[in-house]
Amino acid sequence: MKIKKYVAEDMKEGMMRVKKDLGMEAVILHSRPVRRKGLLGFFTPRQVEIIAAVDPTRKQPPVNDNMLKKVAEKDQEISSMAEELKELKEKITEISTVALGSGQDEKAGSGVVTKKKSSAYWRNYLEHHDLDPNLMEEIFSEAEEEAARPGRISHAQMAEILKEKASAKISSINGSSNRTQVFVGPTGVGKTTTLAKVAARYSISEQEKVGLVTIDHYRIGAVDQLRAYSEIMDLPLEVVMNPQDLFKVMMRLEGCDRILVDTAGRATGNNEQLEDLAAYIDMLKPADIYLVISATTRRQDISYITEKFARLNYNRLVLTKLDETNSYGALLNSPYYTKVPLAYLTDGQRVPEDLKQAAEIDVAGMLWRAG
Ligand SMILES: Nc1nc2c(ncn2[C@@H]2O[C@H](COP(=O)(O)OP(=O)(O)OP(=O)(O)O)[C@@H](O)[C@H]2O)c(=O)[nH]1
Ligand SMILES: [Mg+2]
Repeated sequence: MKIKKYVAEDMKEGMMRVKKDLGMEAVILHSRPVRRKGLLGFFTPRQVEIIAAVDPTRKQPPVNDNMLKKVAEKDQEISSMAEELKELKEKITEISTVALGSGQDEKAGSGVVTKKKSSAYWRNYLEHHDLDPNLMEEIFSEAEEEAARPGRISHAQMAEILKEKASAKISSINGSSNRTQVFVGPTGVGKTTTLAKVAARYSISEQEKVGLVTIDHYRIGAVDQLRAYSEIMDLPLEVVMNPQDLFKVMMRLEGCDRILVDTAGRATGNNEQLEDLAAYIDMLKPADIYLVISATTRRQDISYITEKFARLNYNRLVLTKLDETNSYGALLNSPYYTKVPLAYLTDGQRVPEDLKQAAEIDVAGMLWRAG
């Protein structure tokens, strides 16, 4: 057996050379793409290396150029069919992975899931959701590790990674919650509305005795807003004017299983206001402190807010107004910045309907469907 190696620009050219050199009976033992030698090889297209063999004892018909051309075309056809078959196999594997997996991926049903996309596509996709760049790098390094081909990540793989990231960040509320729960955050994000929704959940769904407290006497109408909810739900409401009053107020609500405390929205950059609020919160401990942020907040502002409000030692997050955006990076960014779990999400103004426990929500699915 005579065996020879060829390096050609492409398969077609390589086949021509093999047949011309070894004759029509030559067989291809192996072929693979290779880089050119030297530094230039990284910047120029790959070549193809072919190992061919022929039995020199066999009599071969004479070779002419026309025959060579036909053979090369046939070989080209066969190799592109092989490539197509390989892609088809990958698609079938992906479809069955998704079908056996979550089963809730809408894009799986539409068939889009079968396509592999470049890293650039996914970067664009996650940037649309305003995902933190470091978090994005974490996601990418995991995706690249799992990708069958470098730089090509399937929808199924990306969905799985987002799902893992989301569940690692969100489902970590363990154990029972505190009797006293305080809602803090920037102005107008939905603290009072969320508190009313949570109050309804405790008092109606869980049949607990709920008491309401507001230490927001700064904004005109703030007390009336909470009073309206307290009257509808028939819950006691106490208004606190200074930290010293808190002790007496808590005594009056002694019979309650749950005490929910509303606070005035604080301008994030105003340290004096935050210190003022901290004086109340220190007296309310032990308590769960919910930092309420609107999902429409830009990534940089979420980072700023979570840092400034850290003074209040919040241990839960609430994301509101999910109905007002279609970029959901805040869902992953906020727990990522704070290492604090997401407790609730709200997606509308209706009390009590538009409140979801974060653990009940398919966060990865939300990022997914909106992309
Ligand atoms: N679309 C939408 N609107 C909401 C949601 N949550 C609250 N809102 C609205 O946002 C506005 C402000 O809500 P509030 O609950 O008063 O906000 P706040 O944080 O208590 O405001 P301040 O006490 O002034 O700081 C109201 O019009 C609410 O109806 C939500 O999930 N989606
Ligand atoms: Mg309010």
